[in-house]
Amino acid sequence: MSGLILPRRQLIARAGGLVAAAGTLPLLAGCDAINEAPLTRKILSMGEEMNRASQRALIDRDALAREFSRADLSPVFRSNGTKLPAGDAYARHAATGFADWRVAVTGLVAKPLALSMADIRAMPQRSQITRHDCVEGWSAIGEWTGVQLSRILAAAGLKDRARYIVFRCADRIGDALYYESCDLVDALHPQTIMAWALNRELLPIANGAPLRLRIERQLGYKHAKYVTGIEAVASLDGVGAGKGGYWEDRIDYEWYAGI
Ligand SMILES: Nc1nc2c(c(=O)[nH]1)N[C@H]1C(S)=C(S)[C@@H](COP(=O)(O)O)O[C@H]1N2
Ligand SMILES: [Mo]
Repeated sequence: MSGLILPRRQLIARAGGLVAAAGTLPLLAGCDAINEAPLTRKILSMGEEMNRASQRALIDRDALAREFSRADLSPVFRSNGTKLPAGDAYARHAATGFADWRVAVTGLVAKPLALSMADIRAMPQRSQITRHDCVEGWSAIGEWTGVQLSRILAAAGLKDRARYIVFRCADRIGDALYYESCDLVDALHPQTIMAWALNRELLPIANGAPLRLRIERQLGYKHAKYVTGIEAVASLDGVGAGKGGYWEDRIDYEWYAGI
């Protein structure tokens, strides 16, 4: 059996075993031996690192995600997670067509920006028909229109120390506003866009109005909706609990959710 088709847990256990074979740590008995013991957790996280590194080596991260034709569009593009951000502020924005919505571009940039939707629509636009894959087991094909994130970052002028882009959202889930992040490979990828239209209509509220991220080489939870902020940082340490995303910090979703 090829290592590539092993379930992730087993792959990690194996990677842990390889580390152990190198002589520093006791061998794991097998994937059934995984538990919450600190040493096991340490081996797991080392395995996780190796898994991530090997994924990166295997995947050409600049490659384009497949684009489809209009005949392939899903009849309904469903929504997931937040479908309507709570609170008066968002309701007022929605009632006024998001005329006063601003996207703050901050952090390690030469020129911080506060972009209106009109500013964003005045930039060169890109449309792409892509498939969205949610970890919960559904997919949908939609046509997205918006501005490439690379153009926004170029307008703000990324500083040399910038390594990651953090996306801040308007919706609260439980204890925190939703947030996500990516590295510069994905941030500057041509299909990574800040989208304001779905299927040639203004983005529905359920799908993230007025602006959401499309990061086509990654799974659904990376595609931040209701974006209020784009922040360039040198490290993810100071973002949430440090794993780079709302779900990464709360459940075991991977930060690099490549597809
Ligand atoms: N702000 C915000 N972004 C979010 C979510 C969310 O709950 N809040 N859910 C994520 C998940 S899990 C998925 S699958 C997609 C769903 O996008 P859709 O509602 O347009 O289908 O948005 C992602 N981005
Ligand atoms: Mo999802």
